[in-house]
Amino acid sequence: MNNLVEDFFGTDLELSGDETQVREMVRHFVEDKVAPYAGEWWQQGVFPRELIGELGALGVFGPTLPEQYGGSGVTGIAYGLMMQELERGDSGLRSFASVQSGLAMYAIYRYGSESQKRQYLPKMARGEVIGCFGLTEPDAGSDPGSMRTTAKRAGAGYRIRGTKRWITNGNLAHIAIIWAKDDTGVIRGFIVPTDTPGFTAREIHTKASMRMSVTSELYLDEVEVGEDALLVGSKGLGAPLGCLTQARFGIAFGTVGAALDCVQQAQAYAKTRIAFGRPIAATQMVQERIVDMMSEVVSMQLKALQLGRLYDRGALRYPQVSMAKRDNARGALRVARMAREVLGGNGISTDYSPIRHLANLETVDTYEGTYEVHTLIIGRDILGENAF
Ligand code: TGC
Ligand code: FAD
Repeated sequence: MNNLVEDFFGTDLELSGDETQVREMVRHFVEDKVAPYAGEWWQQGVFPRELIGELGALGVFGPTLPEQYGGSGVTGIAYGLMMQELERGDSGLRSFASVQSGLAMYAIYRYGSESQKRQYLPKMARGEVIGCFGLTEPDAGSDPGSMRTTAKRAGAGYRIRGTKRWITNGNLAHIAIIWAKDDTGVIRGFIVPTDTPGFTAREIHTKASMRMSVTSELYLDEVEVGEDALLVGSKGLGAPLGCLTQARFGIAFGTVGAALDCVQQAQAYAKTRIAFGRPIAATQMVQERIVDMMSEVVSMQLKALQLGRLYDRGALRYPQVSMAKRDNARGALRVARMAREVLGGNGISTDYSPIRHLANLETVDTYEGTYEVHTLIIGRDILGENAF
């Protein structure tokens, strides 16, 4: 691997030995078990379920959580670097981990009771129990506060009714974190086992992006759950949004991995592809493209690193996460497009990774808050005016 491409600005010097070690461990796993097969899995639209246990053993699920809940208490930067290496393989792989860790496990850790944490988190850390996170609905995406799903009091528990759409891991999950409005209209979170009567998941097969990831529509038809399904600490829209902050943090790092893979592919290709009697790397315009890609990657790396430092100091504000998610998703898209151009005709084939990253990053740019939504979150923070 070319270290100049990997670390042009020397950000490795800022990492601890543990952080570097964690990154290398996940990188080697992805190089061996994911990268050689990712194009084929993506074409076929299959997620490699057989890797879930190994991913659990690597410690990528809930790594920042305390050991008693199956985590390894690593730093936020280490968590981010894990996401970077997973997304170097494929955004769908990072998505799987983001949803398991930042959305489903975090929701239970942050808002659940002690017995819910003990029941679910260690098994989820090992990948024995898979979770999904149902916030978005067919008619409520950017504006989740307008959701229609309800959880009405029924005896000693609740009866949940509604539809959730675009739910990552929906058809893989054993439990779904479902966000619904209670009798007073307040948004609450529920842990719903996916084998509960009335719960159905239908996989969405028409995606031209994130093809390696399982995405589903969830139907909850009078699903009855007990009081013990309620995430007691979740009250209001701030609860699911708090989970999104964790996953958006992972995306800020993950996109760096996808971009790095694109630069490396473009660099290797440019040095061996001959046109007009010399490698295309020796032409001024290809050099300009590679330099533009590298410059974009460095900006992304620096933003992610500083985000990680703020996280580890407990000083992170969510508009900062919005800026890093927004800018790094767009930055990675620009890099993937340039890489695909350097590869010429081969650039549109999934024999090479850039077109797959490019297609995946269209989703990354949209989910966890679109570019426009994050622009308005940052604008509101800076200007003190709500423009939604
Ligand atoms: P708003 O008034 O802004 O917020 C309501 C309450 O929530 C607080 N809050 C947050 N808290 C923590 N983290 C955040 N990121 C937060 N954002 C807001 C806020 O302070 C307020 O608290 P309080 O105490 O004053 O009530 O509510 P709004 O209705 O105006 O919301 C607007 C908006 C746009 C910020 C929000 O709804 C939003 O972020 N929309 C985008 C929705 C989204 O990102 N959905 C993602 C679904 S999950 C997904 O895509 C998974 S993809 C799989 C993968 O990650 O790989
Ligand atoms: P809309 O909200 O309908 O937005 C459409 C367009 O209008 C966008 O360009 C948007 O930016 C723009 N827009 C909306 N409001 C404004 C405004 N006020 N000002 C300016 N522009 C505006 N959700 C989950 O809950 N869990 C998951 O696991 C999950 N996984 C996903 C996986 C995939 C593959 C995809 C594609 C989506 C996933 N999502 C998930 C849903 C995702 O978070 C939403 O798609 C996203 O938040 C956007 O919502 P929407 O699709 O309804 O778009």
